[in-house]
Amino acid sequence: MRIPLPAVFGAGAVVVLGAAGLIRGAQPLPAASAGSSSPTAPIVVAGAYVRAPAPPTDAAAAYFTVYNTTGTADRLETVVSGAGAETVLHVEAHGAMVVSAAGPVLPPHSTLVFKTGASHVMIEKLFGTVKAGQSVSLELTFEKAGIVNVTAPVIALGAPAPTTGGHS
Ligand SMILES: [Cu+2]
Repeated sequence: MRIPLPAVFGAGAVVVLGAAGLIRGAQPLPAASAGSSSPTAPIVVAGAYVRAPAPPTDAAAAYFTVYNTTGTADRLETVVSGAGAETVLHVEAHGAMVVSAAGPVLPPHSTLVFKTGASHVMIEKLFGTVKAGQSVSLELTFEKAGIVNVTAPVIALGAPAPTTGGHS
C-alpha cells in the first residue's frame, strides 16, 4: 500500500472523512457549477413501445429513447413492467447482445436509443397475451433521477416501429 505525502496525512484524512460524510447524507451535492441549466433537470423517456411477441413466445421486447438532459451522468438501473414477472436489460456491447447487470450509463446531455437489433428490455414471463392495441406500463429507475413511468403502446409483429425522429 502506498502512502503518499506522510507529512500531510493527518490533514488529508480529515478532508476525506468530511467528504464521505457529505456523500452519505441525503443532500445532493452540486459537484460543479452547471451554468444556467439546472443540475436536476429531468431524464426524459420518449417513444416507448412494445413489440407484440409471436405466439407462443412468452416474452416481449420493449424499446424507448432516454434523453439525459442533465449535466450529470446517470445510469438506468432497472426497468420493471406490469406486463410480465421479470425484465432483463439487453444492451449492445462490442457487437454482441449482453445482459446488462449494472445498467447502461447515460453521459451528460446524451441520448440512449433502445431499438430493434440493439438495446432493448425483455419482458419475460408475460402475465397474459400482449397484442397490438394494448399498452404496457414500464417503470424505469435511474440512479440519480429516480423513477420514471411510461406507458408503451403495443405494436403488431410486422408493423413498423414508431420513430422518434431518428434514423431507422
Ligand atoms: Cu433480448
